Amino acid sequence: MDQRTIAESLSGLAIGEVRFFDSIGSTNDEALAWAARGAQDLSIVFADEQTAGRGRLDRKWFTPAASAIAMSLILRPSSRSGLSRTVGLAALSVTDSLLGQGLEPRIKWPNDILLGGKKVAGILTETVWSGGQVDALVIGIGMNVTRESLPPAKELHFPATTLEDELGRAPEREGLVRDIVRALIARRPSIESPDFLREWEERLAFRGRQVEVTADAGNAMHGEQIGLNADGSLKLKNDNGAEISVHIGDVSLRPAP
Ligand code: BT5
Repeated sequence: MDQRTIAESLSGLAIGEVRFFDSIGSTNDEALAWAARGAQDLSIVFADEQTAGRGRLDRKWFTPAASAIAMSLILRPSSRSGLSRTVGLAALSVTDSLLGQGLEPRIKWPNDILLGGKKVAGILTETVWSGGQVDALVIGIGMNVTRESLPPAKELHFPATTLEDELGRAPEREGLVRDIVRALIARRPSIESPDFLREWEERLAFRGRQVEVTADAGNAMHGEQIGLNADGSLKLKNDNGAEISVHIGDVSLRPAP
């Protein structure tokens, strides 16, 4: 993967500019800085290796060279509506690319993509603000492709996998990138539609199951996962039969023991 093969794989798609790095700290940091300096809509940062890849909060995201997809897309929203569904747009686009490989991906709400119950990809969305307005959104996507991308077990809080493990071969990263970006461009105009929400809901892991959601403040909620609200927040039914909503944020969700 290099600047030329990435540019070739994206040719013909309505994107902004592309920057490719053999090695970088974090593609999201680069994209946030570029967005603040005026990057156009759908500009994308790619890296073959990240040395300081980030998950949510201060968690690390592991991206060794030549093994994974690390990309950050810059979106310039034209209105505020639909913004809260951006993580769903990313999750649907990543799962579209995996369905194209004949796999059965599930979205562990809000930002993890699972294959066979193990995490194969993670999404980190961040916002560039300008005087109280959203100036740009950065969607960071990390996907494990070859076995070398698998982090050491002691680094993991949730089981992880790679496409090579699931398929028995590692698909070309450029083709996967094209599939993800194409899906995102195709889905974006309908982000506010009921169909978008329905498809997002249909791809969720643990539908109808008891789950536990822990917010980083430490408080945990427990209930049956019954679906999504219009703003993309998660609907649970607690033990008393009452509906509760969990807002997208730094939360972690697990099946209840
Ligand atoms: C995420 O965070 O899952 C979001 C990951 C986003 C990574 C992309 S790569 C391109 C862009 N540039 C960046 O710097 N970031 C984005 P979270 O849900 O907080 O999960 C982080 C946790 O996942 C870590 O604490 C590890 O336990 C685990 N982890 C780290 N690397 C992993 C990997 N390659 N595969 C599976 N799990 C991993």
